[in-house]
Amino acid sequence: MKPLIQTVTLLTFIIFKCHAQGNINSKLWYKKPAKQWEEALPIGNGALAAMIFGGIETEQIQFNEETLWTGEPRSYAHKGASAHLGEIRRLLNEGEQKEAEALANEQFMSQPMRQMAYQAFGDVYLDFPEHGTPVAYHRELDLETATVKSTFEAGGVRYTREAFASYPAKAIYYHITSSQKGKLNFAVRMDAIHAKKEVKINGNEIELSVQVDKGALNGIARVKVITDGELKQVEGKLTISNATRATLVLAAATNYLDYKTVSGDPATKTAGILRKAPAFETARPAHITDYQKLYNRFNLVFSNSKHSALPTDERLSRFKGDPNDPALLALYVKFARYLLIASSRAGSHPANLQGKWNHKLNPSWDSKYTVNINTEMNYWPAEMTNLSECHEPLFQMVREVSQTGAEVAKEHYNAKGWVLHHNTDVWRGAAPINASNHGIWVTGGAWLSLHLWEHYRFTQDKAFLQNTAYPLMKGAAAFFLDFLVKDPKTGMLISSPSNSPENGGLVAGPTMDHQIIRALFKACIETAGILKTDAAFAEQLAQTSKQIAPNHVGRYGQLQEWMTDIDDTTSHHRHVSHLWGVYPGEEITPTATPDLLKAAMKSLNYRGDDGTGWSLAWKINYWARFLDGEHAYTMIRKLFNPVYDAGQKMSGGGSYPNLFDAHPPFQIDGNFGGAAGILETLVQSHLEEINILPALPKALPDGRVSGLCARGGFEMDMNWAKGKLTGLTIHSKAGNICKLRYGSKVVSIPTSKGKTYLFGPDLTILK
Ligand code: FUC
Repeated sequence: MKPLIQTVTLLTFIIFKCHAQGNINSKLWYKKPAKQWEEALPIGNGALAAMIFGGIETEQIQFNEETLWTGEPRSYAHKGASAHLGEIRRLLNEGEQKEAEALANEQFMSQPMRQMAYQAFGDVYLDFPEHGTPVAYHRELDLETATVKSTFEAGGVRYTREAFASYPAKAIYYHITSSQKGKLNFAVRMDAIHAKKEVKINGNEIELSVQVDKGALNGIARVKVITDGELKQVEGKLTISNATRATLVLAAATNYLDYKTVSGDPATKTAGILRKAPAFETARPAHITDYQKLYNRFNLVFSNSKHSALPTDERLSRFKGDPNDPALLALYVKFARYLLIASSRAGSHPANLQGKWNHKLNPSWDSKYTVNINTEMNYWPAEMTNLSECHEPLFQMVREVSQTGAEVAKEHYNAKGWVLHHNTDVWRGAAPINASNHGIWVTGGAWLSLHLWEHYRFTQDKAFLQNTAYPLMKGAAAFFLDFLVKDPKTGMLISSPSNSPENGGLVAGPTMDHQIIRALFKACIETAGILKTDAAFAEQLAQTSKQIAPNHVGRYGQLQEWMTDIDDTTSHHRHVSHLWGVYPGEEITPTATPDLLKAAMKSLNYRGDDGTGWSLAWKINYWARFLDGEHAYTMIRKLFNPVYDAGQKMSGGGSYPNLFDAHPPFQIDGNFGGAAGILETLVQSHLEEINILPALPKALPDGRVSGLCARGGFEMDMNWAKGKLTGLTIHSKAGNICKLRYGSKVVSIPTSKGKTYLFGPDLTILK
């Protein structure tokens, strides 16, 4: 029990409600239906996702089920590739990069070379012939209830439509009412963009079956209609007449069971879900209770401005000229939490490049899992914003790629442990894909393993560390003990062949790899200490770590991206991977390594402030870690402001009207990375202390946050006004010593597990 936290949260909530004109700051809302996909509003229950357009005459529910992908179970490992490893390394050592890449393209890459694509599933259309031009149209996504609603009046009748994706019911609900009896007349139909599809009607159900074009997967989606009106089958549709209310329940499944098995029975599964689906009146409160268990743990309030009461699209466009709408940033953070809950629930797959929302058969980058930044970024806010459970799907994927990655480690590197290169898909491919100049990047598995370590650091869950995290981390580390190789020029151990993500081609010894490997080794050493196990292995990691090539400062004062000082300071490449040690890594810090930090800042300044959505989001986090709140805010502004080229096409990062992040096109990583970055300006906890308001931008002078988690097993509520801390509550989940820093003031207090501590603005303990 945490009565104090609850009281503070309640007070916060009340003040917030009064301050914010209803709960407008927990809503994305619009005065018109969505014209394009990026204006529609997302719902999801982890496995199912849908975009709701709110159309008046034709409503579209474009939906996905997370396991519908092209391809089939297979190993992507290239048998015998390891025979060429020595030669590729030799060529790189001798400066023959093109030759090394050519040989690797021939002999070392994934089979097949490309991974598979996430697929749109289908659409439910609702045709309303009588609505004409209605008045008082309103459309919203309410983050507090995870429901999408549209309302309007036509012919003196008020129509209300509400949609949600229920995790407990495993189904999407869409409920329509008319304010006058019997005024609801519409038709329901289903369709898909797949070439192989079939629609059948049976009683009050429509069934859509699809078969992917290239692959083993097929899916079935069913919509059941429950209404008080008259229901008829008419030419491939269900018509509903003279109704006052109608509920559509949508279930979808495929024959995918796991990455090795495709013998599932989607017909039986979807029939079972619909049979058990509760009525709307029961399903709605059950959905809200389930959702709020996660959502209500956290809140963030920044002050309102004159723009806060505007519809979200207008608010977004005003932000460009007048970036004084702090509450919009709070909405963005809460929206990111909503998106994580909607796309990553226990038992589901992790959020992919588009979360789970995709309306294409050939989405950009196949809407896969790109792990040289994008997938990790999706989970940056998970622990901090009190959504630890939503991290679990990522851990399950790590378990699976550790299995496929063990085969790749053996076949490609003759190494123990496991390795994942820069991408994976639903078949858990782990081999280097696409082309050797960027596909051979060996630290994807290492980086993902650190997410398990982070989960432990936040939750202090030792059973998780012992049973889940450590075996996977250890396997990832074991790979590098075999893989690291002596650089003939420096005598240091380096990562070769590899790549500095998507910049500079195939190389020996990219800086980022060394930072990640050192961080993984450090995490394993600490874990072995905590679990009192594997002392010899830990010692081997410690000895090896010392021999890994260190960070270097180059001739322009920059942090070198590679072993040699060849950085191009005019390059504005979107990846700035060699700053990984600043964020999410922590080996480059203002106090421990000020010179390296200065060099990292130089590198980031050379790269410039522009970028794709996720690149901007990463830069917010970098500037927060540099403790420069103003520069962080410059980056936040860019993440909100779409950039258009002369042809009015979006050309740089920014946000779409539905606040989806634009790479462009839509890529969800920026939503998550942006939220993490905004919070990183408020609290940082990576250096064995909780640093309060370390990089608060001037534009966020007043605010409060509750339910924010910090490493060491702490949960905090915090208020500030005019840029100064006004109150702080820390709840200790594990009984660790709590070290707090606020400006130059540092206090350290022992805590008891389960106790809550109240601090004054100068960090004096009040209770
Ligand atoms: C990486 C990035 C691209 C894009 C893709 C999905 O390859 O370099 O910008 O985000 O992932």
